[in-house]
Amino acid sequence: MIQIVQRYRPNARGRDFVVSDIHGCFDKLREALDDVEFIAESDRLFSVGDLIDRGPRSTETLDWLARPWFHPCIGNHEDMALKSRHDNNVLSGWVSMNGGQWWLALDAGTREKYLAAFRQLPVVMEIETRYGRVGIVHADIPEQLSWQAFLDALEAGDAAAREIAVWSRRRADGLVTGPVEGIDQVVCGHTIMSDRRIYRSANVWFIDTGAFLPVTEDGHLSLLTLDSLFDDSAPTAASADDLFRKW
Ligand SMILES: [Mn+2]
Repeated sequence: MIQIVQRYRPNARGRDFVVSDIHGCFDKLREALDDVEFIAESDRLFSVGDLIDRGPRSTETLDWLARPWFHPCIGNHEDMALKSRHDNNVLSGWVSMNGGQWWLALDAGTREKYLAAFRQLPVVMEIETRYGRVGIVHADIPEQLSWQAFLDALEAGDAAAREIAVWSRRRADGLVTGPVEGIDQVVCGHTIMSDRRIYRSANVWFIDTGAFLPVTEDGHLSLLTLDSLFDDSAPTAASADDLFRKW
């Protein structure tokens, strides 16, 4: 049974991290986890999705998905992979414009393993922490919905709500402001911030800092603890990324 909304109890044993859009940059992720001395037995790593495409090592994704401490939600790139199976227009657009070339080198059996793994990814995760509840979703939250109404819509199979969750940039682009009611903090990826800084809009954090972009464009991976979202010294968009490590 596929869980559209995946809920996690507090981590009583270790730390909880969330990582920005990886896009095949698993070398950077390994370096980041080494630097924070990640403990696989007790820590958890959540991801905002977009594990594949654009970067150098998309073919490591299946190995990462098998790790019991790694918890991603679906990104629009994994969504493209799923939709490409029955839609050649999606397939050609994905491969030609969105970094999906690596897919063509896979044999049919490996592709099926990827699609089976991507089908298991939740659209939304909700994690309890000692300071409050954190929601994670790839792209956006419909502007008129509370957190609970959003989750209810997704679980009822509302395709429009799912499309916004995985694809929309309205909130990241500043077209929607104000908090998402009914959740303490929300973390999104998907939209690379123009100045490569983590951006906070009310209680919604946008953490895609362009891991696959060259250093000349200041592309980097960001890794945050969920606890840091509740740090009172963090709240301004101007200073937030200074608190978090970059790779
Ligand atoms: Mn994306």
